[in-house]
Amino acid sequence: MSGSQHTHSPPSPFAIRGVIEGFYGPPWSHEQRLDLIGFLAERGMNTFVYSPKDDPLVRHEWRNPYAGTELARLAELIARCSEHGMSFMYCLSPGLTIRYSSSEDHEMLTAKYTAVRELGVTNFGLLLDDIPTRLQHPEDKTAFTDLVEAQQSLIGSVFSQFTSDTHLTVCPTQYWGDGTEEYITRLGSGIDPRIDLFWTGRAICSPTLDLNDAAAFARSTGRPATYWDNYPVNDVAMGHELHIGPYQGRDPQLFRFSTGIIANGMELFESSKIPFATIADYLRDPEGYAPEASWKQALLDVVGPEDVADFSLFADTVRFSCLSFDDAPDLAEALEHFTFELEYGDRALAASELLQRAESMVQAADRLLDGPVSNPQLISEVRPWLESFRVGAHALVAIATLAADGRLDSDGSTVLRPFLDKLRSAHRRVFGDLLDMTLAELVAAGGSPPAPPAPPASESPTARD
Ligand code: LOG
Repeated sequence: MSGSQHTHSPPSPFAIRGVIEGFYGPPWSHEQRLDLIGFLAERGMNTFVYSPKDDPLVRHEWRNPYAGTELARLAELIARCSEHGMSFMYCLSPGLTIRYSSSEDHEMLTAKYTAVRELGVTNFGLLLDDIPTRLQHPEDKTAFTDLVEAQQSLIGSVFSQFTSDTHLTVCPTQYWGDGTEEYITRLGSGIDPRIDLFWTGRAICSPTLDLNDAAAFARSTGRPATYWDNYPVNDVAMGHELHIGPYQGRDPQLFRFSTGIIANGMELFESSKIPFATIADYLRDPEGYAPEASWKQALLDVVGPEDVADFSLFADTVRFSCLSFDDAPDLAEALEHFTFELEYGDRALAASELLQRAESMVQAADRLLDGPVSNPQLISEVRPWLESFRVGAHALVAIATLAADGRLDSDGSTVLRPFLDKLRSAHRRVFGDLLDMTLAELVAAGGSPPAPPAPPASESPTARD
């Protein structure tokens, strides 16, 4: 395992290294959380942040106390973290319904933190993301000039009830940007400097985390950022993307102006472990971090040695995310070569090379989808993407076969259109734009098939984007 071989490496320059269960959608199961804690600890991570958006007790029903199974499970997570030397950070998201001016609400919030404190937790989050950006309650409008003032009062009141061994991190309502915006500057200057602030970078899902931005944030808010990194999360509008590519685009010296990074997971639990393992590698040694090598090891660890070759063929076709605009780098290179050879070089050779590659993709897809696999949970999570991968692989076989017979121009449209339609209607981002554009062009070049009738203009391959 990649984790164990680094046991004796120098300490990470990041104080905070972890994962947040902070996505919208069905939360992870209790067993998955218990499993994750060990997985992260083994790789040098030290924090698990509990904050599933759809757990009623942390958000919509934040006022309700823990009892019964919920209480027992929380206690078990806390115990598992302490066994592994991990910090369990417990978060509340009261912002949808809290009345900032109500002392009763302040007390209820403190009471909920105190109850969890009694279970042994000393690391807390107050998450004010994705809530109204203006004061709503008439009492609040009377009591405060604006949201910043109301939130400073709430944060101050919660923090004042904490004991000195207890740590607080706040997620602000505006949690992304260049870090010098008025809201965050004022919020930072009005709260105790011991309180950490979460920040997602320039965007909600930031392609890069830059050193200059980190420095600007630290200057304007009076503390280094604790990055809430929205990778690999794929919730809400990103549900058709599978984020299993390596962590990248984070400045190797980010630790100079940051306490650390907390990565937000995907609802797809096993799949998230692949990027998590690479994030752990970055956090352990940001200056020595090599994304591709780390990714290879992560795939091996999570997929298992028996299936890693097959899975890697697939994984290369789902590289797209906010961190990477490369959809399918290996295949892109192969298709560029194929297209060139077809036009200017050896057509038969070009066709046979593509055929070989496409057939190995079909076989990999068949084995993963139909055969016994080492990590069945992983395969079941990624099944919809794997199915599109198989359709795409068959489309590539068809392209290669048509090319070999010199029939790409005459029959391309009729033969390839069904693949294009199937891939588009499945709506899973596999091969990204690459295969879609290739197929669309070949379909268009061959002219419209005689039957069935051409689709409406909006779906026409030439009307793309
Ligand atoms: C939420 C987060 C969600 C993520 C990605 C933060 C601080 N909050 O836009 O729960 O998983 O984006 O959709 C968010 O990022 N809001």
